[in-house]
Amino acid sequence: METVTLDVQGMMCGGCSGRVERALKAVDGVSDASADASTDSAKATFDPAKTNVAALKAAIVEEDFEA
Ligand SMILES: [Cu+2]
Repeated sequence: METVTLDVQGMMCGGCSGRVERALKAVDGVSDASADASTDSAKATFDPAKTNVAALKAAIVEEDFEA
């Protein structure tokens, strides 16, 4: 497992960070994720054999945030 911290722009409240968390957790291979609007960051733990940082960022962008 690898853990990465991503810069995420556009999260304004707990609802936003919840959306980012859910989007990350929905990616196949992600075992845990958290996001924090106050620090504009998200953290994800993932299996590098199943996914990668680019896919995690794409999942965030899909929710209309910038990563
Ligand atoms: Cu919000």
